[in-house]
Amino acid sequence: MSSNDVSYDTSIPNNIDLGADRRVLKALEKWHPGYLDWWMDMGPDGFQSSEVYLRTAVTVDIQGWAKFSFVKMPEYRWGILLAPKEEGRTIPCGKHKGEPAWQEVPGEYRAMLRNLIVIQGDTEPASVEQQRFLGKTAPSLYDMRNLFQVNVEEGRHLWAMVYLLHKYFGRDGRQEADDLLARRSGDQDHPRMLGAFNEATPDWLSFFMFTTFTDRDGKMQLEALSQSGFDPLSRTCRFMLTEEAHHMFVGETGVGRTVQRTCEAMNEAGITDPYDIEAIRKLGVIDLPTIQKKANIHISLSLDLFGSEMSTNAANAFTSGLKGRYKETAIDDDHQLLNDTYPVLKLIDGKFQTVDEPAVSAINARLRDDYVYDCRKGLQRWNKIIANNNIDFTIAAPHIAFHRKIGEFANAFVSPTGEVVDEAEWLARKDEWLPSQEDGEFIASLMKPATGVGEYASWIAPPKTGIDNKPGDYEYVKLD
Ligand code: BYC
Repeated sequence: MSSNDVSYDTSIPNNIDLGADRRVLKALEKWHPGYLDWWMDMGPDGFQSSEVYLRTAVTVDIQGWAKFSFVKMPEYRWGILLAPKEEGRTIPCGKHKGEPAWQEVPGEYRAMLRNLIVIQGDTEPASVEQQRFLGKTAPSLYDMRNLFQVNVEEGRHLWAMVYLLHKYFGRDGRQEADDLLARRSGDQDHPRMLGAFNEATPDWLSFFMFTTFTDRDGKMQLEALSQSGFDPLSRTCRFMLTEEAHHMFVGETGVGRTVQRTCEAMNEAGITDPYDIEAIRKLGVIDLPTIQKKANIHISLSLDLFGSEMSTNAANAFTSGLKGRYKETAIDDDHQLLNDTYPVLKLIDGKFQTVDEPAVSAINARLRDDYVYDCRKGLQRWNKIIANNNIDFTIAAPHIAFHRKIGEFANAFVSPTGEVVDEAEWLARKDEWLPSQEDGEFIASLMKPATGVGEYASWIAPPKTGIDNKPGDYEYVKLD
């Protein structure tokens, strides 16, 4: 067995020889029942005894790391998996650049490091809570299985952060790990930490948008944390990224299949105007302008997850070597940013201006810009589907100042195309830009479960290929 292989000998699968670390194994075993209680209370509602065709990691090698089998979700083997250790790895950025990566927590940065781990950890269960009722309206067994795969893996990502808290942060780490099970998405008194994770995920189009755009924020943040000088965090995040790729695939192809079905239905009915919303909705599909509004809300909420463009917290995390930039080691500069500047878009006296700011203070702005660039690929794929169906419509990312609550553009009134407007106009046109109550009700009216083997709801096209080379009409979930 190589050190990349996952041991299933202890109650907690792992590739870190947990069996030899009795203290941490015991602490995690103590945390485990609380986790299972949380999963039963807040995990997928109504499907805990169904058999689901899920992948489980058997090695952390990039090739062939997962095995598929039918599992009841509460029996899923959540484990602790770290990417292989890179011998001789050094801290890639900040004032300790070039020093050996830390294998233990650097004392002077303990609080900051713990905070980063707790924030990352908090998002994972939050998304499971947000998606808890979606199984009941799944548009197919294929989609239901993908939802549950995402959910169990977000649960595993919580385990990943909880392991770091238990192993490296002693008593306060254990307390934080318990608190991660106590907060609840959207709860008035004990909400999750970041804005987007307290929003509802009311329907499947929201789920697909969330996994496209918010999981992509997850990817960017995990990429930045995988550059950490604290090696256990880096290795943990590197393996999480392997799983994250599938979540974005679920989102992007989910929206793509929704777009595809809308276009097909329009063509079958001879409707060429994508704004003929009433007629299109009568076909039982979601019109493209409403899909655009859904993209607007999810992209703007996800942009808020990058924090303020100019951030002392982010500068400190970078300078201390706890969090790098996207693809830090591939960037051609001194990795310390002592004299560099970065162009940051600002709204000054009602006009957008790009201002050169100290690069070290603009770390969040840079990561957000990298994110915006990364989002383009998905949008292009959707637009290709629309173009292939000869329909004149483009789904576009909204302007980065649109509908923001955090940072430079918080509470500014800006349209999706970047016009600065006044509050009255913003309020008057809000329903053109963001899903209205009526849009929500229409989408909700389509959310009827399609649970026959090979059955797909009216509003979504079947996938081109199934999961694990199985066909689209495979019985991915065996309902009770
Ligand atoms: N909502 O200097 P600032 C994922 C707080 S998603 C509420 O502007 P900073 C996933 C901030 O905490 C990735 N509060 O920002 C996806 C700070 O509070 P304190 C999750 C916010 O600290 C799908 C204050 O405002 N991972 O994995 O530079 C499914 C001023 O902060 C928000 C991470 O985010 C907000 N949106 O950056 C499942 C990585 N934004 O300290 C999972 C870890 C900021 O004054 N976190 N605040 O009390 C970080 O790197 C950073 O903490 C942040 C914020 C990027 C979040």
